[in-house]
Amino acid sequence: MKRYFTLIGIAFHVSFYVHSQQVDCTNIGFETGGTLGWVLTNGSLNSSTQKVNFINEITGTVNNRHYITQLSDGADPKVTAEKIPMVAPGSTHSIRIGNTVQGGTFDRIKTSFVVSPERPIFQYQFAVVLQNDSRHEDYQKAGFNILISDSNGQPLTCNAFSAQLQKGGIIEGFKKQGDIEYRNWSTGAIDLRNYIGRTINVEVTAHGCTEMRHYGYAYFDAQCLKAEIKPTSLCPDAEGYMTVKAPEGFGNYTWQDGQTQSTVRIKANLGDVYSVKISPLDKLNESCQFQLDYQVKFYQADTTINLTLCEGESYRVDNTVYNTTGNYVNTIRRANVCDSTIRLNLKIIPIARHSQSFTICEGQTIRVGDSTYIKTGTYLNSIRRASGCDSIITTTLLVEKMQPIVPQPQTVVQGDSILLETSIEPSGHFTTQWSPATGLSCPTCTTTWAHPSSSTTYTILFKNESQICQQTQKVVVSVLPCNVYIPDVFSPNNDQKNDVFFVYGNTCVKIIKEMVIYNRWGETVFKAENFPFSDASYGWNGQYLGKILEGVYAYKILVEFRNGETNMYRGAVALIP
Ligand SMILES: [Ca+2]
Repeated sequence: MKRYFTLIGIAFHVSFYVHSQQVDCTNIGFETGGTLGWVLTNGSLNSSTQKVNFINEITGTVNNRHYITQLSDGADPKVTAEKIPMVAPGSTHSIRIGNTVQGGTFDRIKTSFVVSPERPIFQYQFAVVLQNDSRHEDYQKAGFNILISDSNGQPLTCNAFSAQLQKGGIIEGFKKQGDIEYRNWSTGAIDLRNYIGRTINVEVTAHGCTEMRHYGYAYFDAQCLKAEIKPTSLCPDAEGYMTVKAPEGFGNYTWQDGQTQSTVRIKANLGDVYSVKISPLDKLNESCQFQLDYQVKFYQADTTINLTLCEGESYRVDNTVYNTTGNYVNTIRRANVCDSTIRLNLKIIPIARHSQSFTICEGQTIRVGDSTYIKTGTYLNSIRRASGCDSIITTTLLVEKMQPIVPQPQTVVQGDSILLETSIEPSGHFTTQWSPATGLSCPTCTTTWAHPSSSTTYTILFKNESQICQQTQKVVVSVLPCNVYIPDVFSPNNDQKNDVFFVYGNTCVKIIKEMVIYNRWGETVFKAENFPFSDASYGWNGQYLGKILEGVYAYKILVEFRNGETNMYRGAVALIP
């Protein structure tokens, strides 16, 4: 052995320590990602004595036959009928031991540790993949075993698990996929409470067939557990029950009341002892069971809760509701098992209340938080403050109305005045300002006379009493030029239509100074002076010397305008009886 050690040890050696030992189980499950605390060995096989002989064992590892697995490795690639994770459930690293390619070799890991009173349960997990064949004898086939012994090399009770392929049938607890027999992750454990302070040895071996072709390998993990049943809470619930948990991952649990889960609900009577019998693996005999006890103890808890709430919120301790600032002490007693004192330091942040008033003119809006208001009313808004508590804003909104009514576009004859009337609804106190003010009788009245010399657009600014409502409107006044109209035909036949020849004029005309009409012989047939215009009673009815004669008559008409100017119109009118 020493010979090989010298020869090839340098290339493949991982550890030179034959007696490697775990320090308080720290890396017994490879959780550091390495093999610290374990000795790795390998060797070859023969079956010369009609059993598997492990020969030429050397320290070290070859060809990845001791492989630390990690979660990202996924599942075993050979077994596809179900997933065998390469890391044990609940762990982050495990080890794969053995040759995944061929037989003729074995691989082994060994460690020892001192049983601590804190963690006296040695729990191990393993999954096995073995390749079978139809020709080999049983003692030539692949296998796997775990051995646990004391410091003198004496096997412990329930010390072992071993699996050896055989001809015909499959290993109990294994499944078959083609020529593979495999066992998914299984949990074993050994109760070492009788060995506290003593050294325990663990040895795990995986091997292929003793010939060359058939591989055998296994995944392995381990941990040292507390031998305890843990309550999930220290006080019973309101019904007087509590939930307790035994270590998880074992084959069977049998509680004294018949429950079979690892976690059970029990009645909490002070001093009562609850026991569970735990079987590490389904197939191990009853002597491998171990028992854990839990005694219901008195527990005194003292909890301080510092809490800040908003006004309107509350906090409940047991059956009491608190909603005002203060320091409260509440003691809960449960089934004589638990005395829980809860000190509640409660601060209530009052709601901030804020009021505001606005007056707007109809058509405007007010925004408060996410709300928009357009009508008179009182509104409440809750707005979240930085403290996390609301503030409540009361908004009183008054909406004033002002609807001016102004005249349509107006016309006025040059020299005339026109009355411009506006009104405002609803009625009330308003101011009115016209501009330009020139030619207006009252530029600040709702109604004014206008005497524009030319066409004018008046801008009117309306304001209500509060001046919240302000609005401008426009009125257009077009100034028409001065005009006289003299017909060129009339028909004095007494049909009440166009019976009289007279002068029409608009309001810029003051008077007709003179109208003279002549017949074709130059005789004056009609003459009048200083009479009103646009008035048929001052016109010519077509008669001359008691007769009405058809014909064309010349006229001259002198018109005086309001601005004092005069104009002479000459022309002819046809008389058609
Ligand atoms: Ca592990």
